[in-house]
Amino acid sequence: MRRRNTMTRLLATAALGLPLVLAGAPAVAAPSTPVRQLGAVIPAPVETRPDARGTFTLRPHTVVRTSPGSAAAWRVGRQLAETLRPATGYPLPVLPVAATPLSEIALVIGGADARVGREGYQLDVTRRAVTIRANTEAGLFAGTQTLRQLLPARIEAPDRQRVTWTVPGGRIVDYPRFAYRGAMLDVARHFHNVDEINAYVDLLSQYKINYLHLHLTDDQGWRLQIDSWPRLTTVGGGPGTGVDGVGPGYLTKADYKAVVAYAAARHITVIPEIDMPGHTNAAQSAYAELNCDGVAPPPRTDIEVGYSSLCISDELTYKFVEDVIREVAEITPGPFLHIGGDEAHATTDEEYRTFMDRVLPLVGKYGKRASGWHEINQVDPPADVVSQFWGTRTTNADLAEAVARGNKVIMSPANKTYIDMKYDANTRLGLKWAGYIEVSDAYGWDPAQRVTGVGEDAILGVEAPLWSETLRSLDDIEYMAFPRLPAIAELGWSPAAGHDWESFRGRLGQQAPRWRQQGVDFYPSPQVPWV
Ligand code: IFG
Repeated sequence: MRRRNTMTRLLATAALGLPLVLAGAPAVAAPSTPVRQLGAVIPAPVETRPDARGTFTLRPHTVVRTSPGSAAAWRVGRQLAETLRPATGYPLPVLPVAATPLSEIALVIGGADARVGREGYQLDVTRRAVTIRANTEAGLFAGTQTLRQLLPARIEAPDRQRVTWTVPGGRIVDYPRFAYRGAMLDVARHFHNVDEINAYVDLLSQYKINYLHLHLTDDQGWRLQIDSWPRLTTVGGGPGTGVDGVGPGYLTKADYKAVVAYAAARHITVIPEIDMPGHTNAAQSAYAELNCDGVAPPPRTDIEVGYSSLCISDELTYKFVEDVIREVAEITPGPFLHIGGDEAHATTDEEYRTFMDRVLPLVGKYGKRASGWHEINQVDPPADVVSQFWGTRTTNADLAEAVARGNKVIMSPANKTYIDMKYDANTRLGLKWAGYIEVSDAYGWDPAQRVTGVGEDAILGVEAPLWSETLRSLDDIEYMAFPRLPAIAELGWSPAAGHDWESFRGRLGQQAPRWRQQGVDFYPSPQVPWV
């Protein structure tokens, strides 16, 4: 009977010429998923000009076209096709040809807006084609990461999805604010293996991170094979090492090279850190002769810091350091070698200066540029030495003086970027010495305004260190890194002028379906409107 009544009402309404609104039907059909905006990307692009008429739809016959003769475009094209095939089930052939009459995703070297420089790209979306233009392979790769985020979230599914694969129309011109956008993973306190590191690299590359700093050695573990000092890993990386003694393991040189190659294919450069002269108990427990008293201290599995120091007065120390730097430099294609230098509380200031004055030149001798934690500034290092600021305060005299002398800085203020800090008092994992860090804390600062005397020109970029005292798995890495790592990634890439928490938290909420598809065990912060 209800149907007839409805029909009667319809006819009566029509007779009155009133607009027909079916009772119970919403006035406007709510979109099944939020309409993806051209700018709904992290890191926020520099410039987006939406064009609703230009919506592109990926089709079964769509091709990936790359600049003929460009191996760079070809490599990025292959990677993109491999990324898009599982969820679409489309063949997506990669064709290095000048043009196709078909629906295409074109990857083109050259012809981009002049502002894109070496790492940026121009992305144009029309009904017939998506075109990414850049000057370099890294730029094209960055553009494909943006394209990934413009496709429906189920593009990240490992198996075929029944989805209309639309991309919102318009133009994006995009390029980074800082050249250095890093993430550090501590594999010394808890050893994380090649698969875990590479899984983290996969996620980092989606947010245009381009440096991976590996903290390879510390008091609780030595995690990189050194041929000339084998006990560093057989003992220092052996059974019972790591915090709570549950972190045995180390990277062989082959493992390290595999990580370097995997990261490089995603345009991430590895920076190895050999921490010295402090944080050296693992090495000194493996070699008694590295201790001033000739006695090897017991291995340490607690999380105390500042009690160890290499023997500054002993010549053997410098042979050890040179052997290690040489072997690490040989397997590191990237320009940087990080020598730590933090918390050398068991080393006098005079010894510290003696040590650094002898060791810093060794980094250059083996073709690398030295970086170190900001304590390194107390020895007035040469201007090419990069210091990584990890302080919690907004002033640091040594740092400001170093900047005045021309030293460059990587900004990692611990109360903003240390993603091993708890989110709040309820967070099972993590430490809290630098305070709790919710997503809004990780996002709500400007690297160029953080420390007096350290302005935009002095800053190479930002880095989010993840220390592993309390981590035991990839899930733990993901829980602490997401959603805070994307905040640091945006601070490193996007213009300061566009920095806006309301915009960011909205875009961050739309990342959740992507993380679920990828099995990322993220922290569902109450600060974010998760989709
Ligand atoms: N500080 C120590 C790290 C680590 C960290 C944990 C630096 C440079 C506290 N040094 O951060 O080894 O223990 O949050």
